Parts: sequence; C-alpha cells; structure tokens
Amino acid sequence: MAELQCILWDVDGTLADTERDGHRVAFNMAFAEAGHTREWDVPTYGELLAVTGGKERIQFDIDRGGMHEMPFEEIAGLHARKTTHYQSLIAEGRIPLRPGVRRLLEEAYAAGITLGVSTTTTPSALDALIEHSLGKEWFDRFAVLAAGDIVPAKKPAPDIYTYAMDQLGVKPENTLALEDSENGWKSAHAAKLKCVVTVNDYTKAHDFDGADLVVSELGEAERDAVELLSNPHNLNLHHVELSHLQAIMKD
Ligand code: XBP
Ligand code: MG
Repeated sequence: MAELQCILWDVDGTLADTERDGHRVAFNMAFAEAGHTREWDVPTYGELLAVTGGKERIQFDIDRGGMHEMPFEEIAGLHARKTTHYQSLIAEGRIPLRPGVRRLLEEAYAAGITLGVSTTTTPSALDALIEHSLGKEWFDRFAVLAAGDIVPAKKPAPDIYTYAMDQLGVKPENTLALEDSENGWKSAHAAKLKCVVTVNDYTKAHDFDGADLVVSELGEAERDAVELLSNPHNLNLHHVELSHLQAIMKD
C-alpha cells in the first residue's frame, strides 16, 4: 500500500496518436527526399513498431531486407531529416491529444502530483508535441522530460523510467506509468512501476498481462464509457480519473 506521488507519461500513442499520421509520414518524407524507394505503409509500420527508436527502426528494416544497407551516419542523417518533417507535421496542429489526457494531466498537476515524461522518442520531437499540442506551460509543469538517447537502452528496457525517477528522487512504489504499448508496459514493469495502459489501433492486440488497468482511452465524462480490457483492481469507472490511479497504488 503506497501513496501516488508521481505519474510518468509515455508520449507516442499515449499523449497523442502520433505514430500513423506523424512519425510514419515523416519517415516516408525523409526516405523520398533522400531518393529511397522505401515507403512504410500503415500495416508495415505496425510491424516495425516492434522496435522502439527511429534510428533503431530503420536499422531493423535494413536487417530484415526492407531497405538497402547503409552506414550508421546515413541512418542518423535520414533520421534527423525525419525529425524535422515530424516537427513540421506537429506544428501544423494535425495530431491532437488523446481523449482525457489534458483533463487527467490538469487534475494531477492541480493535486500536486509530480509529473514527468519517459519516452523513446527524440527530445526535439517531444518538444514539438508539447509546444503545439499540449501548450508551452507544460515545459515547466513536467518535472522531468526523459527522452531518446539519454539512456543507451530504449524500451522495453527499464532505463528511461529508472532515469526519470532518479532525476526526480521518487521511488518506484510511489510512481505510476501511463503507457500504450507492450514495449512500454514491459519497460515500466521492469522498472517496478504500476502501469495503466490506453491501447490504440496499433497496440490493441499487444500482451499487457499483469498491467494494473487496460482501457481503450482515458475518456471523458461527456464521451461513452471507456472499454475496460483488463481491470484487475476491480475499479468502477466511466473514465479514468486521478482517484482511480490513487486506488491502484493503495491496492
Ligand atoms: C515510440 C517510439 C519512437 C517513435 C519515433 O516512443 O518508439 O521511436 O516511434 O520516435 P514512446 P523517434 O512510445 O516511448 O513515446 O523517431 O524520435 O525515435
Ligand atoms: Mg508509446
């Protein structure tokens, strides 16, 4: 039984559905610009999401024969261009936050819960999403932005969660993770965190066995009730509120 002091948020797929219409599109723009014929369609990108990190994802596609061999410097260059395209797509405002994200963030912030981000995405891509989809005030409201290559091993390794907790001086037993994918859940679990999962089209068939709550979205009072995919703490909810996260920690 522990008190909820800190919530660490995943970014892609959790704060916003950035993968299909954001990251994927930006990768394809960078490939076309560099003269590569490779285009990642929606199902192919779903397969590639098995690997976290954009540079690692390109390398994975090379290793499985989807793209021709290239040195790491070329992969890094492609990925840098991809990040620029991604920032432009986000600046166009085309990727909204998922339902309930702003509400729960505001509720937790008002309650004095420490808020942070733990993501495998590139810091400048995260910055673009905060600036254009969340609002600049969140640069100060998040107590830590743990992102990308700041740790050598990306999710499903626990490192990015451990790094964020070290920075904040919080303990795993007082921290809860919000995730959307199996790699994210595994990372949070390996860091000994309780974890609430909001699935999306790319992750709804993933294995979240052991997660503390799996729902279709965080939801809103004025929307239909969220779909409860796994509810081991027997919470009675229409949408996910701070009180539910606190109940999970105390259970
Ligand atoms: C999801 C990822 C990232 C993005 C691409 O991160 O795996 O790699 O798909 O981002 P998370 P980069 O769910 O942890 O937020 O190209 O910037 O790596
Ligand atoms: Mg994610």
